Amino acid sequence: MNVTTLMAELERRHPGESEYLQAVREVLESIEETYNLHPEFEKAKIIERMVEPDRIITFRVTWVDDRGEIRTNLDYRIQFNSAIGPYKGGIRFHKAVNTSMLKFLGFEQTFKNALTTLPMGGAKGGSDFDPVGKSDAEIMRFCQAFMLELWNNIGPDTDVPAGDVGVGGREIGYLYGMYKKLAREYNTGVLTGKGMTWGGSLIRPEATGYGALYFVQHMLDRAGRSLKGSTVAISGFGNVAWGAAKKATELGAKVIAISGPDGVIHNPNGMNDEKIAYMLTLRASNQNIVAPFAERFDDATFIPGKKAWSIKCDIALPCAFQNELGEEDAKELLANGTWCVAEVSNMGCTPEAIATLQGAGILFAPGKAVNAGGVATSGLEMTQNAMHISWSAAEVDEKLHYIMHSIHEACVKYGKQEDGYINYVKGANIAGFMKVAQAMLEQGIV
Ligand code: 2IT
Repeated sequence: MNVTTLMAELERRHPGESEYLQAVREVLESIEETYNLHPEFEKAKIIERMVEPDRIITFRVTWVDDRGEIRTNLDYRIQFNSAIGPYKGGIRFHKAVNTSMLKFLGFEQTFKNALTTLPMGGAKGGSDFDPVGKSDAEIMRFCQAFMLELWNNIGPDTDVPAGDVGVGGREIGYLYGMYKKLAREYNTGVLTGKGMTWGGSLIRPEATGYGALYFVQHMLDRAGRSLKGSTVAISGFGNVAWGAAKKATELGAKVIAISGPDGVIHNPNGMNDEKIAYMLTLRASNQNIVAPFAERFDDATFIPGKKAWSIKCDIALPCAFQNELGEEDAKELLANGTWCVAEVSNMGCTPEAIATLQGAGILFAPGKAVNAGGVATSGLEMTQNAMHISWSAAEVDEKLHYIMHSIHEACVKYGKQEDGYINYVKGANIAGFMKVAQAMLEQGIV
């Protein structure tokens, strides 16, 4: 494989799909050396096949808003790779959703799911529906109209969607209600992130954030550091940020910042139960602003227009959106003494930011390893659904611990450089790639 040639071809075929091209380039660059040691991969054109989704389902969703106006959205399900299991991955509702964004996410998901140790292929879906400012009734009507189109393409052994940005427990409930009505079957395992009374798994709501903190714990242990007494800056305030803030606080760290598109909350005294619970209230308001946090809690200050990375911290956890931490942010973090950055959002850092952080020799780990606890626990939800039982929170949490530990081990195994530095990006990409490639090789040319 030659990265330059492959990328030139992809840019020609998919002009302007910047997020997708960025995600593919990162993986190609880190696996090139290993790939070229395996002539059987080259012969079977594994990488040429792996970078393209198996199929993209595109559909129009039309619905009626509260004022009686007719609205139309553009919607997709991208079934990326099913070498190691049924398609699996979240659904994103965000005004900027397009094929580039969902292809990057589906590509990343394929590697991430391979890292979890569970049998899940990669997929992603979504809509350019913007939940900001929508009423609960509008969200329900949109979810129902979305499922009316999608239902025939998914199933517990075919493709299992879940939540992502803009899609949480509420939306999964509305989606499932309509699915069940159309399919005339109680296929519990067709979606994950379900409610606890109808097939959901304990710990799934917390799992992305919890898993991320378990991964960070392993990174820190290896580096002789500890979360206890460390300061943590978190971007976002949604489901992922909430789980991360909760576990970081429980493990003795001080969460001194959360943020939104409107600015950052400086929270010098850290979180408590009330503050953490309030993050959920903010998300459920559909306003997508974090400022009310500072009105509610006297010891917190709102700084408009600033990112979480402007607050001095030991550990930075991007938990919001792709490319939310750029080169200038990386420099600002380094100047403030940050010694660990772990992406909890998918592709949270730009390639320039990653190069800056790794160049400075600080701990850095990519989203596909750090945030894999979310989809891993979705996999555990599928297992429970298939067995028609539910495990205790302790049982799920123990399995999540085991999975995050094994992902960390895989990153160290494939990412350890001669100078001892762990390149977690390389480690995660090679470990994920090897598993999918092996499966594709054994399944022939399809
Ligand atoms: O990015 C992700 O891993 C998710 N949004 C979770 C996907 C899932 O199927 O649980």
